[in-house]
Amino acid sequence: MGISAPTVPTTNRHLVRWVDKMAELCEPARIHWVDGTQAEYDYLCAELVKSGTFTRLNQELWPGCFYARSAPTDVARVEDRTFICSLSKDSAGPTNNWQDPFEMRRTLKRLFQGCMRGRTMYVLPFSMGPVGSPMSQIGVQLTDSAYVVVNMRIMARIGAAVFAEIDKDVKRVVPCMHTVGAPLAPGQKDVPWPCNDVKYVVHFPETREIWSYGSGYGGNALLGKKCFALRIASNIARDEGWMAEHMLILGVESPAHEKTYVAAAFPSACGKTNLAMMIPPKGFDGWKVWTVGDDIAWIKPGADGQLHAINPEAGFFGVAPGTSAKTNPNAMATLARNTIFTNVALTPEGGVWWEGMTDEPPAELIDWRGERWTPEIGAKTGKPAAHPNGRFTAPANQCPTIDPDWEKPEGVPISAIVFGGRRASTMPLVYQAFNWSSGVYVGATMGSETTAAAAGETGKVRRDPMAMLPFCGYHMGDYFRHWLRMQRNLAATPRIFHVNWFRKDEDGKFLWPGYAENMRVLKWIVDRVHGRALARETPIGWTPYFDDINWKGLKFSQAAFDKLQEVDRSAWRKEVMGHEELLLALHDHLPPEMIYERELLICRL
Ligand code: TSX
Ligand code: MN
Repeated sequence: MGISAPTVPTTNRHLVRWVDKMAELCEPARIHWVDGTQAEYDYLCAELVKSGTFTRLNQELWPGCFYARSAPTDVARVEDRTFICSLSKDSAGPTNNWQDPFEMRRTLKRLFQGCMRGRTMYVLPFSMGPVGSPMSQIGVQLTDSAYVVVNMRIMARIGAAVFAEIDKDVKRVVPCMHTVGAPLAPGQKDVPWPCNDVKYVVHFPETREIWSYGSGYGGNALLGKKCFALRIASNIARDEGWMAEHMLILGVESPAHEKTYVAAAFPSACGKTNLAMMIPPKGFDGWKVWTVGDDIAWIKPGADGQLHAINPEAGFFGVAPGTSAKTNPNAMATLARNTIFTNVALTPEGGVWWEGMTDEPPAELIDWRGERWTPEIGAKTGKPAAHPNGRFTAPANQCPTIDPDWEKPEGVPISAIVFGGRRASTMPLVYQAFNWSSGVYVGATMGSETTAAAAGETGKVRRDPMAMLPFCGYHMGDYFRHWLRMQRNLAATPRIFHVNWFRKDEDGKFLWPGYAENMRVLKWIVDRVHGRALARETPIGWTPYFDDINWKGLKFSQAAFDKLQEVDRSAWRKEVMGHEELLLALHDHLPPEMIYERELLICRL
């Protein structure tokens, strides 16, 4: 065997042979088999401080925390450089970038040739989901980034326990190749954030492989998350009869200790993490919201004929700007220690700050680019101190509301699925779909208005089916078919709802206070699930009566509520016309139910 022979912590010869082969391709200076211990983490963080990637924060203020600034060109997922390389273009569908897998393999072979020269290749085994859970999946990421290793230690279960799981030889391992694409010549000095202007995030759905080149940031580099837990897992799930979804999972506990779990899909910038960590408002004594996950749900039919979900992740990779003690105190408590901050601003005291953290910005900061920043400079240049996509990587078990059952191997039972988007008009605060197939239509046609933060026109509705547009690893039409087919294996399907926290009046004012007040909506959803609340039938679905919402602790009039819940038929007729574009693009794979549901909706309107 090759250079990795003396220290291998696995008996799996396929794995060892693959590592050898990849080392031969990438030519790293050394190989480090990751054991996942705290000592190893501490060592890697110290190395990252030495290399200038990390700044150790003031340990009095931010115990166990580190700070990193990325290259200014490596700050977000690269959707136009993300590829699904299935054998046929047709199975990737029109919403994915497809490339011929044989051609792509040639490209990757050329790119990865010698890509790790002068660097360490880390062999990083990880489990998405609790180690040993029947719902978990295993991957091994080869990476030349220590930053990736330490982030992955927070976001997934890694190390020796996963090698032990691999050695049982009962689960297929997903190979994940990653390089920042910045080999070092002998004697060449490294930079704090090595990366390459050329970027590729590549998925081979049939062979279940991931190859990522050129980026060290988030979803491009922490391959367990979007690449594996959504794009590859959605393929595995379709083949095996389960679902890999872009959903938060929360549990609502009543004063009588009845616990109801809800999964919810929202496009970005709708406050998924805030909802997952919500604290009930005044008027909800004895009610609790428990957090299971804030981004991804793997959902499977259980022996009881119900859907059960796990959060495949072990941490939160959350957007920092906008997170505060007011908007999300649980997130603030979670990220108070043992957290890695990336692309936020640094305070002179060795702390971190971002827009929205406090009402007043500190007098002086180092911004995410490493330049001096003051409120005056910010006002003059219009540049924020933290990058809008600046992140915290924080352990889930530090969340004060983490659900006691969040690591249960069989998952938690899901009673409701909620879809939502950012919509200034048309969409009421909440409605319930008539049944599973109309609910699938609701999810398939959901959309969000573009905000100033995203590229393109603001105020235009962008369709984002089930919030999976960038994350579904196969044809979106086949994905809808899979959703419809799931019903057949279930004794009881979750009820499906749609919410919109962002409806505005004619003057552009939000009609709904949102945040903690969303508990009132959650309670109605829970009551509906248990058959305790009535509802009004409308052309789009069931909507709540004013008196079936708990208004204790909030002044909200029947008139304001009626406005918030209004179903405007002429606006809805336009809305249905807006569904057409997406459905046409998917037409040759579209299940007939989608057409029927559309026709039924038009008839009711
Ligand atoms: O996260 C949000 N949620 C969900 C919370 C559990 N946000 C932030 C979105 C960006 C990430 C919201 N913004 C929510 C919301 O429910 N609602 C709004 C819109 C809004 C903003 C400010 C006010 C009201 C609504 N302020 C006042 O009414 C004073
Ligand atoms: Mn997400």
